[in-house]
Amino acid sequence: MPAAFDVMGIVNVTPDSFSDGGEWFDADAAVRHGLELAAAGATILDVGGESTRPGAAPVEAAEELRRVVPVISRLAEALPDVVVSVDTTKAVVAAAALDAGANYVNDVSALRHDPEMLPLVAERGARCCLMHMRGEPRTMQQAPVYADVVDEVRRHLEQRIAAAVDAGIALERIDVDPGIGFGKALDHNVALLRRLDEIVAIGPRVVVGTSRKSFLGRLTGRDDPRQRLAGTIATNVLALAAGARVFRVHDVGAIHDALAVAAHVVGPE
Ligand code: PMM
Repeated sequence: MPAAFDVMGIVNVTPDSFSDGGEWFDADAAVRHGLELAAAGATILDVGGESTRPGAAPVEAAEELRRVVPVISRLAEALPDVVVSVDTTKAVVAAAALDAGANYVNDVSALRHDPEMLPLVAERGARCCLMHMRGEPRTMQQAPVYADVVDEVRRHLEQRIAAAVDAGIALERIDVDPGIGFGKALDHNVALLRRLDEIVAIGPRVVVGTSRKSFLGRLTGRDDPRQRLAGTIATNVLALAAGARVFRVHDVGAIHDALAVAAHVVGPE
């Protein structure tokens, strides 16, 4: 029995994401892209309307709603077997996305940014991803310093799990994510991947998002994010071996196949 895993395909409905900004900004194009990712092996589709790349400016809720809600409702209707996720830190956006058929809230602030987020996810019984991030996207890459990045991420995620459970979110509906590239320098990202087993040991399912990120460019010399697929595959396969089970990626087909093979070697849970 191979290890079980989910590929979370990225559907960015934004004009400015770091590696595919603007490409799927039109709702029809975003829906088409989501359908292609599902056909290529994505079992979760993560729809986002606000770029979280370093230095990105915030987007108004009304604009974010306009971007994501039509895409989510069409994908949820067309793909009943796929989990549709909304990548947002705003409760009004998450609520509308859940109404439109999403059932997963991927919040890069770990449900901290908006005080309405914890009660909303609890009430709706949605699955959620709690991600570690230092500061906020606008400022997070300003010389991040950690005594021990893995310890700090682990402690933060444990605190956020406790807050989520206190708010009434069932533990089995919580995933955690070390937040690769969010307020981290190259060495921090490498340490988190090297010691990912310590994040897996917390208990919940671990999500990783390394896809096309700039630290892969630093390690390979590839400035163009589209040329970072091999680096993305390496990190995802290593993360699977360390116990991560959800992989947030742009290049679903290639990553799915790499993980399908690696899952046979990694073996059953
Ligand atoms: N990375 C980005 C956006 N959302 N969500 C989770 N859970 N984990 C991540 O690593 C993550 C995320 C930034 O990448 P993008 O601009 O390509 O979407």
